[in-house]
Amino acid sequence: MLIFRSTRALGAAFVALSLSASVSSAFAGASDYEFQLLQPEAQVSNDAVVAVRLVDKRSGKPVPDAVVFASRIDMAPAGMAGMAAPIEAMPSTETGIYRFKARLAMAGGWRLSLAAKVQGEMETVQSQLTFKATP
Ligand SMILES: [Cu+2]
Repeated sequence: MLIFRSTRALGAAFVALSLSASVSSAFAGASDYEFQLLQPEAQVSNDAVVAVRLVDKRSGKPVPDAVVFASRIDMAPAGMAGMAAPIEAMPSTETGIYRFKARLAMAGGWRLSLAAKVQGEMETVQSQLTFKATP
């Protein structure tokens, strides 16, 4: 199974990591968590399913029972940041895996913006993942 991570998300995570490191390294923070796409591509569809895994980077383990919001999905990677699509959360079928149904009407690059509240974690985990929709 391929896992695609956006360089943008890694960059943001790195910035967040440097910021939190200067404050305190004793407490867990949002930068200890990472979203990973299960598939680097999705099919163009009115009800495409996009699945992500939320991982605790310290243990490498999936994080269950987080409240994950897909704040936006749009075609920014294809130069169409204004082209957003409807997206809704679906029930999780596996520990640490969060799934969304989206209307991916066009082939090309898509960007998924996520926010998560993790049990026992004060900070909101935020991430942007990019993937490709194929016809
Ligand atoms: Cu488009």
